[in-house]
Amino acid sequence: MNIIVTGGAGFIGSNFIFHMLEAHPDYRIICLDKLTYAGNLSTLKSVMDKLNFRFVKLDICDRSGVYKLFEEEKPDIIVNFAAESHVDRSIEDPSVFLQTNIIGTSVLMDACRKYGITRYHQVSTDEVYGDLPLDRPDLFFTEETPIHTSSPYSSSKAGADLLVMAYHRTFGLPATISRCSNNYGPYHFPEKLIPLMIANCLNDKPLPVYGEGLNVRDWLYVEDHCKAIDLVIHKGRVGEVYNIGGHNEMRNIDIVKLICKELGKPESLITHVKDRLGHDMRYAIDPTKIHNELGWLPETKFAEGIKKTIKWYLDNREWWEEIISGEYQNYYKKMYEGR
Ligand code: NAD
Ligand code: TDX
Repeated sequence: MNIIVTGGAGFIGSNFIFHMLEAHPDYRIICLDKLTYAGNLSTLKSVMDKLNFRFVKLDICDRSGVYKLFEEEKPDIIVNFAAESHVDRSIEDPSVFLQTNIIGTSVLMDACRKYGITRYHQVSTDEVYGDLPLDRPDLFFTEETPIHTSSPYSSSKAGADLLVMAYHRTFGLPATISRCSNNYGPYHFPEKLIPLMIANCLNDKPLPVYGEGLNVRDWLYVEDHCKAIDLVIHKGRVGEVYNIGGHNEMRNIDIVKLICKELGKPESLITHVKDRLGHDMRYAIDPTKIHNELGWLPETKFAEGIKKTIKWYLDNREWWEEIISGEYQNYYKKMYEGR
């Protein structure tokens, strides 16, 4: 089996590659990644020399490059993680989100139609469902919840999802979509809540909580997400959407306090800053369908996962220190200085 994993130098894609090489040592995995600011080749160094692994630096919007790769590799399955993934950046400049997340997805699917594949899998997000009110803890996103987006990021992901369903219906593309809640774990880029707070804590820097920090996210350990996608590409029904989530809702402020406690840092580092525009209040996934159909359940409890994650950031300081010493400094100043 030949599998092209796009965006495999990023957070979830790299964890998925590690999972697949371990779980399916007879598969060939080809990682296609543009290496944007969020892609990091050093993340993949432990698998770079494997005979059944190949890395190709390529933009998913580059049609001729993508077609050439399909001709060379004759992939059976495509798993598309490649995306611009940070909500705050999409508020600063939506254009690259539309280009990569929508146009890039269409290029990949055109290649699938031209060369033939057994499965195209789109890695999507719970953010396409919009948000839920804090005072209705009984409400969850199911696969039937209407798409109702808030940010340019979630709109671009929703646009891609609609295109995937259209390619399935119109052209018979054997496609599946998974919509996952917030992931956390190793190799998470330090612009996102959990790794940013860990890195700032370790550097005794202020911890910038947007607004009051009462927004709720449903956190899932990244390995559990990877296992779910492995199940969907092998056993999921084509044309279907599968929600993936951990039933693990936490308020941002409680996560930040927990990180302070784990690292022995004072809560006085917490600084409330100007809220994100259009900030979604609560995400909560109902994962009943993937549980009933494919037997998937999250295995890592948050209390254990967050300890493992913090340990990883302590043990791998060079990975994130290198990131935050470069271009990230300009990003951080622009986003947080005087906020
Ligand atoms: P990430 O930002 O860490 O990684 C994205 C990767 O895609 C990077 O390696 C980057 O170089 C690559 N990339 C970006 N544009 C590209 C292009 N035009 N061509 C080729 N490669 C390109 O993102 P992530 O957090 O790992 O998210 C992966 C996917 O999962 C995304 O589609 C995201 O929408 C989705 N998702 C993420 C989460 C989460 O909590 N992080 C939750 C649900 C869904
Ligand atoms: O400095 C911060 N302070 C803060 O309070 C940052 C970076 C975030 N936050 C808040 C905003 C959110 O309520 O923390 C929450 C989580 O923020 P992010 O880590 O940016 O994640 P989120 O916006 O929830 O989106 C994530 O989950 C869904 C991923 O980045 C998306 O790619 C995925 O689709």
